[in-house]
Amino acid sequence: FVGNVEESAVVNEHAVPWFPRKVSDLDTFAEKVLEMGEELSSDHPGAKDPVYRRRRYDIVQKAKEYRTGQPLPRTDYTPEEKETWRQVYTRLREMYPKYACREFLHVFPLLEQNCGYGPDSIPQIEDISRFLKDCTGFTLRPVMGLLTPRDFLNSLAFRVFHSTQYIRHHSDPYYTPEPDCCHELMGHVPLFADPNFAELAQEIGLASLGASDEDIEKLATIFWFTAEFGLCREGGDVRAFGAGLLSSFGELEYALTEKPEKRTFDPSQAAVQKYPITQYQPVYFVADSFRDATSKLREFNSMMRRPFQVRYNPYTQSVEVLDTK
Ligand code: HBI
Ligand code: FE
Repeated sequence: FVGNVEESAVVNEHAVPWFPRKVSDLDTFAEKVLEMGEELSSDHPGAKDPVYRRRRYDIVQKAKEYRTGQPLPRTDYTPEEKETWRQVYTRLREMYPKYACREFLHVFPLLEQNCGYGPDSIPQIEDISRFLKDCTGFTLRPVMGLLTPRDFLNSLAFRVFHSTQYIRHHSDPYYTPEPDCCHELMGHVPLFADPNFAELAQEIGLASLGASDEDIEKLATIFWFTAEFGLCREGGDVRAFGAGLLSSFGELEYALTEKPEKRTFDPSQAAVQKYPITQYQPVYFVADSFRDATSKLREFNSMMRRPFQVRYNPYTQSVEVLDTK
């Protein structure tokens, strides 16, 4: 039966971390950013540029004020920002046919036709969110900066992806120390339009609801080796599906050479694999398909200790908690 959460919470009050139950609960994440929200760290390429900082401030204020149900904020990008986008877009776009997975290549032209993707303009998250909703039910939300891994993963349970709207500093178009709109819109967005990838992402999200800190770390690492740096097999070929790869032309090329080690995706191994965050990955995991990765992940998740099960109800956009005691 659908257990009364508040009752079982009495027993597990200290054991089960809070988690969002309905999509509007995600509003509580608006101001909880880890870093780079309103402030930039000193080694950020834009840290000493007051014009850039002011611009960032204006963009993230709209993310801070956004609440569930409102139209997503639109940004009028400046010529300088569009030029940065153009450089990144052009360089990545020409690499995709050779390196990106089949599903990504299927969706990308649809984003160009329907959502304003192209070298000359930065697409708006409102337009993208509407398109994704039609494809898989995924929607976007604006975010000020990095969320905690728990909050970020929890939102995937609702098929919600948090997207930054600002762009990297123009002094270095091919480098960013944090997610920016190039990473989100070119790297992540296309696959949220794919039903099988959407299911994989939501599966990670559902497993993260109320999970222990140790399990969150494992799930964040699985996210890293799939949604960020995942490779997949296509016939005799290996292709990229991770957003960290599809938004970095240098690592995209490197990942598909013989240099790094490639292992078959296994969630129990991926969950505990160490990884560098500021260099190219020495190890990648190769999935047979999104469906295969999802079924392996379900099996892995069933072994995690959590005193309840969850089920997403798409009619009410809420999470039902199933007591297993
Ligand atoms: N926050 N805004 C934002 N965007 C991300 O891509 C993101 C995040 N927080 C954590 C995170 N990604 C992942 O790397 C994992 O820790 C889940
Ligand atoms: Fe990312």
